[in-house]
Amino acid sequence: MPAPGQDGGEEPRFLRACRGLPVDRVPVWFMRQAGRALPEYRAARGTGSILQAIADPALVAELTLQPVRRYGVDAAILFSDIVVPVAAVGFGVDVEPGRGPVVAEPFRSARDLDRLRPLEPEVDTPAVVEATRLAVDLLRPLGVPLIGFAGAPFTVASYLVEGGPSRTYARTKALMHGDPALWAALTDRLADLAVASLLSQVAAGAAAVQLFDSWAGALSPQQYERFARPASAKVLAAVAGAGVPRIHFGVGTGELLPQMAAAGADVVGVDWRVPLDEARRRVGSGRALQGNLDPALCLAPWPAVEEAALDVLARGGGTGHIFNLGHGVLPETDPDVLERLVALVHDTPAGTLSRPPAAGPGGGSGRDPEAGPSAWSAEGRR
Ligand code: 1CP
Repeated sequence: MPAPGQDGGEEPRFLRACRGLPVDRVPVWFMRQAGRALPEYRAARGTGSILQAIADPALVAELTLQPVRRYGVDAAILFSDIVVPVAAVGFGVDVEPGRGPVVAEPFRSARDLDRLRPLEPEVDTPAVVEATRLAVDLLRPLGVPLIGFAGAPFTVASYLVEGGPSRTYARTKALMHGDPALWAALTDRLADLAVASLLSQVAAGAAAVQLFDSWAGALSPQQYERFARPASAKVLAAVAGAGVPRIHFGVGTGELLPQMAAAGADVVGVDWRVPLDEARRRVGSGRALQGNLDPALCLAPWPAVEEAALDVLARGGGTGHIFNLGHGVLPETDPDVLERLVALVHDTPAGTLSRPPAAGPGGGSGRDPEAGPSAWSAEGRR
């Protein structure tokens, strides 16, 4: 197997793809690749809240490295959670195993803004900073970059307002429409927390950052524009000067892709609902795409996984594409399937994918000579 993340000894292919530069192979990693599906994760992790595990830098570095060793992916993602900064400033968040973030006293009024003081990473989250440094040191000889991350203000706010995972985001939407000024103040504070956290991860060696707006797909384009984009754009602008690629991801965001692109990231994440060639049109040229195999397909027989993955690669067009699932790895996924997927992506020369198929059902293979040129900018294709 070629050294993961390496592109002929140059800059790792994951970072090249983020910038739309030619690569030998399309880079691949998986959201939620650490943990859940891996037996070695369950063995190392122990019980208790993930917030307790995150307090142990050696354990976090080990959990971050596990999927790199197991799957040969082109990037690692720090083992942490999107609620870590709000928990660290004392908002009162825990993460219930099997459920997710829970808040005993949800955000209700302007008084609750005082529970969101600024984050000082070296003081409030020293273990995260230390774990980042450790993981980066261990990844360096492997040539694998580390992705740092934060939750986008809308998605983090939804937990603080709802008090836990939600299906309808009813309280969140009631607050944003009912008291737009308070909503703006809340998301602005959450933006500052995300910026401080991301910059500390980059300072500790993270080579890229991802802003997870996982639940933005619950919003209409009008709601997104007014209530989510401003704070996310603030985060993305504030980390622009850090010199690392910025990935912006959400689920069910097909109708929001142009706006998520306009929020300012270098790479836009796409879930499985929109084919990548169509997503490319919506996002526009000059930004890379990340995605977008349906995570549920990893539970299907291998020939179905392979067919779908090759279609994703073909529609991605080989340049400015980072192969991933459309959302996180499902816990019941067989790790061997992910290992085969990485091998499949790495066995497919990116140059054979440079002509994506026409959009629409049955759009043909990536090698279709009649198909038009990739929507990726000419600059990226030289
Ligand atoms: O490989 C990795 O990605 C692991 C690191 C990681 C990341 C990037 C974890 C560990 N959490 C996250 C981000 C995260 N956390 C997101 C964005 C990504 C996504 O959409 O999946 C979100 C929405 C959360 C919130 C969260 N934390 C949930 C979802 C709840 C819901 O609303 O449905 C859950 C279940 C958690 C707990 C959590 N975070 C991470 C792990 C391994 C776990 C499970 C831990 C446990 O139960 O002990």
